[in-house]
Amino acid sequence: MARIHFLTGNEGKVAEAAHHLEPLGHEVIHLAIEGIVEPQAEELETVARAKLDQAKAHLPDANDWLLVEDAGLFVEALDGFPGVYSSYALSTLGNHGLLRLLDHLHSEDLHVEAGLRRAEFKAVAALMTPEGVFIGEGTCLGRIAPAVDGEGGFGFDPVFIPRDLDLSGQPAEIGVQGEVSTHGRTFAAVDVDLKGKFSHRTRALKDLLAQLGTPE
Ligand code: ITT
Repeated sequence: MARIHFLTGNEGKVAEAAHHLEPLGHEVIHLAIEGIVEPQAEELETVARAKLDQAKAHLPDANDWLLVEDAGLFVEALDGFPGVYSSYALSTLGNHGLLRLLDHLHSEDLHVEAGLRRAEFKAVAALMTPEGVFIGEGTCLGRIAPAVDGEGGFGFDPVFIPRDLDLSGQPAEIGVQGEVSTHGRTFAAVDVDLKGKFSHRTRALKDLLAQLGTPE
């Protein structure tokens, strides 16, 4: 059981991490630091490690844990864009711009077959504990919605519909109704508990906790 300082400028991320970690007995504290620089890198892990390096001087107690995380939305028909450029794409294109881009591809008859709207969220979480640095990864398969849907969540949540999951929490076959489903709604239209069953963020945190040998 640890005090976990989560360095992020995104309160939605803190709420999701707390929702998963606090029932396991951990305390999640939002660490907001001005002036953290996110390098423009090809890999989420590079960005996460760079943030961890900058933040470690701000850890109030050496026995506490420090968590950072970097995530992105990877759209298949756009060859993985926006990916590591997700923050920039959200603040420039926005959700409506992303939908327009995909609709344009559709009208140009490019990538028309099944792959057109397939997408995934990926997250890399980096955790510093007194035992060392651990890296956890999580992926959430899904597709881009036909239109913006829902008022909750943050970022690209209003345009992302996760793939249903089977009983073991694995993605169901496309077109097959899974045991866990948002029934075609986006992450912005479901509560944090249901998003957490699918989310790249929860999966990255579970990956970390498994490496530490603590309950996931
Ligand atoms: P940090 O301070 O932790 O970096 P951030 O919001 O900039 O917060 P990222 O760089 O990890 O987070 O995320 C890149 C973009 O992807 C950003 O615009 C997020 O809003 C978006 N994003 C990340 N995770 C998401 C999720 O679970 N749902 C929707 N959008 C997400």
